[in-house]
Amino acid sequence: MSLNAESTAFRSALEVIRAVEPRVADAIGAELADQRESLKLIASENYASPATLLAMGNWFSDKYAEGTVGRRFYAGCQNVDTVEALAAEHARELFGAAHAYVQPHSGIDANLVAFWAILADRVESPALKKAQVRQVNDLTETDWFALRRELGNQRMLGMSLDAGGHLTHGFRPNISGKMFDQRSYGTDPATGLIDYDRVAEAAREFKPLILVAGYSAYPRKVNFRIMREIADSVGATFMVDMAHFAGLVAGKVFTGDFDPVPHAHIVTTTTHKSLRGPRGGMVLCGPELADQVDRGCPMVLGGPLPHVMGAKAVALAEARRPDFADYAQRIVDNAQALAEGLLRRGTKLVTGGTDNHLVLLDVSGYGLTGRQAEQALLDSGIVTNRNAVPQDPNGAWYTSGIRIGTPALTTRGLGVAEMDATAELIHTVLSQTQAGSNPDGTPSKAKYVLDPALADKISKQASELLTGFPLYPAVDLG
Ligand code: DSN
Repeated sequence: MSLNAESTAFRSALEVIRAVEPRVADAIGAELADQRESLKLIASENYASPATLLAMGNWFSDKYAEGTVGRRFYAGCQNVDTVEALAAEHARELFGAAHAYVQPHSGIDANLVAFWAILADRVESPALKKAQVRQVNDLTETDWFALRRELGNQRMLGMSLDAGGHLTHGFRPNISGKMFDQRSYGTDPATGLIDYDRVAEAAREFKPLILVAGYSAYPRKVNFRIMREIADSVGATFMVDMAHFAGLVAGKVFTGDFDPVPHAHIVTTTTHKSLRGPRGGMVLCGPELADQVDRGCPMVLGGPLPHVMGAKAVALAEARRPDFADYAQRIVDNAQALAEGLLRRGTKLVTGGTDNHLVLLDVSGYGLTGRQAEQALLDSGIVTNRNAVPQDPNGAWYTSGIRIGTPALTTRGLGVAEMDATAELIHTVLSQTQAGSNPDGTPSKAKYVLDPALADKISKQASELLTGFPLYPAVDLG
């Protein structure tokens, strides 16, 4: 029997790798097997297409291409230019953006590019102007001192971490928290929703240079028109980090006030979450910031990854097809079905539901911390991650929440009926898990007690749920 193209391609690649370091080939095969067997509910993960994956394994990886199309620091970039230009064109068309910069290696990198572009555009500083026109060598010690002081005093207003914001929006574990004088807006304690009047009040008081919207654990839509009005009212640059929901924007589930692209001055994203591309980042903006954004490498980025830019072009071409809109809608339908299934079983959800791809469970009602719940679910073949809930009494390490998302399972083809079955599995595990104690008898925030027989039974049920929805059905590694 002749093999299909995908199976031939992956089998051949593994054979070539195995001849040099068989353990790497084995690990690659094991990763596919593990992914095939687990119920992946991590809201920020997905499964890229075989074409996207294959576009990354080639000699584009060998090429240096600092700079950007038409302004390279290296010779011989004609083919890199082709894929970078293609990825940017697909991104512009898909999102209706004037400019797209497709080099960032990750979401953090995309945000750094955006921050630099905004600082360079907005901060009045003779030293900065010199730096921008590439006279860095002409900067005196006094210039550098002035530059550090001017840049370090700039203000950023972003969503607080425990309300679902991201640590690159000015929080201490990330360089953005050192670069900016940061203040955050939270959510209404009663509803869990963004209170736009409070955001406006915080903006009026704090007068930020940058107002950031975007989240990694907020299960609702954000009204970007209102956020832009707030930014305009205080002269702030409005930046949206759409990493989590880029697929819902691409698939036209989020339109009008909920589409960030027409409202923000600058939009950043990753390409591997709901957008279902390769691991990487991207920046979209209007013409006024385009030149600064294009200086991302070498200003804040290492050399571009041409093989990943090629894969971005492939994935963005896929996202422009009509079936991607159907996929994006099914992500949200599935998240809502999962939320309803959990609510029916008595689980407490932050904001009481979802209108995007993620659901945030408050597991304190089960008497567990997020860490205990995460591990108990993992023992049972259900992959999630713990996450703080607003005003979390257990902090960001142990947490009281579990974040789940549907982009990956939706790619496999699971639908609303399977979401109800998934809710049943999650509820069974959480309701049958007890918090454990330390050796001295004090309550532990990490230890838990779950009958291994029950964990096994749920793992089997999770695999059975997946059997009708094979992952990479065309890929047979033999
Ligand atoms: N790590 C991503 C997430 O899981 O949301 C964001 O950086």
